[in-house]
Amino acid sequence: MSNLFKNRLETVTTEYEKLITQKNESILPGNGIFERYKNPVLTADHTPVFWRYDMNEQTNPFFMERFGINGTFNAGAIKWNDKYIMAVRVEGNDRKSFFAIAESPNGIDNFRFWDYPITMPETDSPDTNVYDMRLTAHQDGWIYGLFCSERKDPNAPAGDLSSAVAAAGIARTQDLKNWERLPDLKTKSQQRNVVLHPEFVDGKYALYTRPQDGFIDAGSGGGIGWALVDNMTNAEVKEEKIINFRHYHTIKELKNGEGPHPIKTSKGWLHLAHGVRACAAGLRYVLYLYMTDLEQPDKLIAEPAGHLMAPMDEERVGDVSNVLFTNGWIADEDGTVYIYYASCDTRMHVAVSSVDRLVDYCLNTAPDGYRSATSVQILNTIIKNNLEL
Ligand code: M1P
Repeated sequence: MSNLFKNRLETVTTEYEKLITQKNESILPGNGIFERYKNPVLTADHTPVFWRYDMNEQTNPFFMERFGINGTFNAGAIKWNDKYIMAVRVEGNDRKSFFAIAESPNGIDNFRFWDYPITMPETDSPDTNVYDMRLTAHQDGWIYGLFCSERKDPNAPAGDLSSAVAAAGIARTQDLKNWERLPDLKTKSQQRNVVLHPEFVDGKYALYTRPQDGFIDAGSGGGIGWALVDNMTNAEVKEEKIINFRHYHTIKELKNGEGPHPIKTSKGWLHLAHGVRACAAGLRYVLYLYMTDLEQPDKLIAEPAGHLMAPMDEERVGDVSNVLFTNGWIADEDGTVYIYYASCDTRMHVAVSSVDRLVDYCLNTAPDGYRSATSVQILNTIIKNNLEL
């Protein structure tokens, strides 16, 4: 073995193990609602050395990367066999995304990818790109993965190499390794951020949708939608209604989208979503919470004003700046909630809270009054109450 090959192999492998086994620490005191953690939980460098390098000296004498990874982000999440699991959107240097499972023993560090990525079967109309999987362990016994399937717009004029069409891809599994691909969701409009509710509602499968006029613009799609479908093996949205609306001059003026499936609590369904607004720096993606009725998951019962989390510090830097996005969280048996969120379409982070804290935040934080004057009224009440204590 040449010195060059040996040294590079040793250094790269040692650095990788150091990174994977690094202990994570919460950043205190935080805001009381959740705690952020110091280190990202997954980056491109967390992908196995044997994915990125050909480790055979005969065919890779310089020990150079043969398959570059650009980012690891927008992961679905589930607690499974006592492990904290993420179904990660891994993006290669070639801009194609695919899914891979990473697992951790504690949910906050030591995430390690399984040896192979998911080999997702294709439909008769092959996807160009797949991303942003939401995992739902459904009452019917299957684990479903719903994700965006993107294809070139067949009606794009000649020379237009950007126009695309987004649809909801659907697959299911029992072991997170072998996946059965089902037909894409049939809907009137393009769709991204489609999420399966974990329980049957009126004997049907319930979906959170995000109708959109085009690939990027939500346009006349008013917000996060709700639809009941008869089955998942040939799922078709016949009727869709908006349950969480976009509003002028809010954090979700331009777009919003359901994150992971909601968590069932004694006070209602707890939802995590992303909201998007436009500004001179481009689109700004933040995370927010809302709650719906326990018996009627399509009925809004609470929504604090503004964002729960917005990009800060290094979270602001990456491929697509000013973006926080989430499609995975885990509510543990003891009520701890692990919020897995991505920054700038580049890396994954974790923030930790609890069901009680997030429900308290939803039910006791003032809703948006939609005007500066209403915000001042709310603030004056808080100040007055405090000063009179
Ligand atoms: O680049 C930010 C995000 O843009 C899209 O989000 P939305 O569906 O709201 O338009 C998605 O492509 C998402 O993957 C990405 O993180």
